[in-house]
Amino acid sequence: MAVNPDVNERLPAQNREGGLEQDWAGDDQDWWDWYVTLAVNEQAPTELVEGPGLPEVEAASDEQLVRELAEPYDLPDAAVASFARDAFVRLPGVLSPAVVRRLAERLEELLRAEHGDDVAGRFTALEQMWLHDDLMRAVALSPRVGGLAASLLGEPGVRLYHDNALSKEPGCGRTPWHHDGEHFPLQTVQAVTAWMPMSAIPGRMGPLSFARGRDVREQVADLAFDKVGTSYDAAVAERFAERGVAVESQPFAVGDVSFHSALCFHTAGPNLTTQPRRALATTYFADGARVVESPTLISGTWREFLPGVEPGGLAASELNPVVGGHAG
Ligand SMILES: O=C(O)CCC(=O)C(=O)O
Ligand SMILES: [Fe+2]
Repeated sequence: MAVNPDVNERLPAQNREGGLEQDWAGDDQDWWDWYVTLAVNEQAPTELVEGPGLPEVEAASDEQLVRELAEPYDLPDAAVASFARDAFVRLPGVLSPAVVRRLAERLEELLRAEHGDDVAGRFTALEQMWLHDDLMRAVALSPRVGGLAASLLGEPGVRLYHDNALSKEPGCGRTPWHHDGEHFPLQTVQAVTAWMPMSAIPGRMGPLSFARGRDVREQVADLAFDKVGTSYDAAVAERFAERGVAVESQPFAVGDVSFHSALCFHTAGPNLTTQPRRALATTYFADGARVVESPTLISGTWREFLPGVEPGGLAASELNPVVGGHAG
């Protein structure tokens, strides 16, 4: 497994002094390079096992992809109830294997163009792909995905916060425990991320794992965030173990999509396979939400996602279109 670089070197110089209440001084990739250094990785270096490749089907055409992403998903009441109780839900068959294949192929091109080939052991990211790529726009503005976000939150309308591609390269370690409520600078907990794997994700590839329950946050509210070390990640893990908080960590099949609320504590294991663990992660929030008065370091490059919106302002820039009405 790759050795984590020195955490302090990963913090932009402007962010080394002071507390959390300051703007992030780097770009989104700098943010991820820093953020994964905050995870405990105790495991001794392990041999990488063969990872799953792309789904073995013919890729969907662009037209098929756009059509599928426009169709509503038949959301069972039980899934809405479990999201309300657990703060996350996994849904099978949100994307067909052919659509996953088409998206995975495009994502490969986009990642390679941005980050090149020399990425072993890193967590490479892209964001705001929807602004310049038609297929990624079909995902971010998808009535199917946005409609699911609105229905799960029980909101009449949701707005796009941002899209993301998250590529945990072979040998990259864990994602630290966190909840996204501290990442999104929004005065609402009515926000949800659709995490859409671009292949099957077996256990050794680092599937997203979720602490069950919308009140879990209260169990760890007293723990201090650590911007230069792994103590917060370690303390959260220890607290969950002590208090018997259930953690669901299951492989993803092709087409499975999870939705996790801003309240959901989640982590992901290391990628101990030879293939990158890739997902598209798109976040939506309740229409009408405002930006918090004091965004923090952990909010990363939020100004890029809400251009022109100042702290306290309505989170409704031209980059936050309403996506998907309430299908409910
Ligand atoms: O992909 C990961 O490992 C982390 C993703 C995450 O934290 C999120 O999408 O909220
Ligand atoms: Fe997250």
